[in-house]
Amino acid sequence: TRGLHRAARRRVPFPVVALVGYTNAGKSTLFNALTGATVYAQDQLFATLDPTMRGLRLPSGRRIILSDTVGFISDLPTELIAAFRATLEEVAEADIILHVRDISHPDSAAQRADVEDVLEGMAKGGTIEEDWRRRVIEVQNKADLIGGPAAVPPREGGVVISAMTGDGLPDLLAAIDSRLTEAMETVRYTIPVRDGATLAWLYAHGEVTSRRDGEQDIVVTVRLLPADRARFEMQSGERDPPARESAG
Ligand SMILES: Nc1nc2c(ncn2[C@@H]2O[C@H](COP(=O)(O)OP(=O)(O)O)[C@@H](O)[C@H]2O)c(=O)[nH]1
Ligand SMILES: [Mg+2]
Repeated sequence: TRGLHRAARRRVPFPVVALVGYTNAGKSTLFNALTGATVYAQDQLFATLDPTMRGLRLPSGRRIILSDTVGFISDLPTELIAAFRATLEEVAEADIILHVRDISHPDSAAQRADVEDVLEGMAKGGTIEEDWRRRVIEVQNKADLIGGPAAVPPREGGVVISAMTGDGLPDLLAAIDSRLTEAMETVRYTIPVRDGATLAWLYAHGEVTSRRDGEQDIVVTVRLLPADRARFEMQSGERDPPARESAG
């Protein structure tokens, strides 16, 4: 079933944002808080996805898929080991990882270290990239339970929220948006002049930073999200692959 879900997800051309963290950190509460108001249930694309994934729209207008997971680390009874494996797979395929923490928990600091150790272990094992920290946003949850500011501020780019009261959720959405912007890749394509549709697609989905019009071809440099780049190259590959070179 997981394999089918994954195959379905690969056809959905949006960045995937996965929630990880200790059991009870508030992942599912956050998942519901973020997607409850903005879910587009009628969207056919998501009919094939499992219920732990939902689409939502960021303030920029960008669509993402939010993926809830079982506890990343927990007291793992045996039957949970399979579920734990599924979580690792979600993480491996995510564009952004939200590390949800219960900052009211007495072991909060040790829990953070545990989760980061697991991510580092995955990086050493080749399951995720070495620079995984660039993809993680630390989400300090349950701020409503502590009086005053968090004892330890979140890592750079992180946010303090309460999934229960909704405090900080706009900041979190903005943080996801800006992390995705940072993840954009600059690529250069050579597109035949007659292929106006392809050019229009690039303008709609990316930021075209330069363009040179020739007699036969147009050379465009464009900033694209990895998910969009993959979609573009897959789609155009079926017709007439554009010549691509990495630019910067
Ligand atoms: N006070 C408070 N409780 C929260 C908050 N977020 C989640 N919870 C509670 O923490 C418990 C675990 O939440 P859940 O979303 O199931 O955690 P998960 O295991 O990480 O998915 C539930 O009782 C939630 O109601 C929060 O921001 N503030
Ligand atoms: Mg949960």
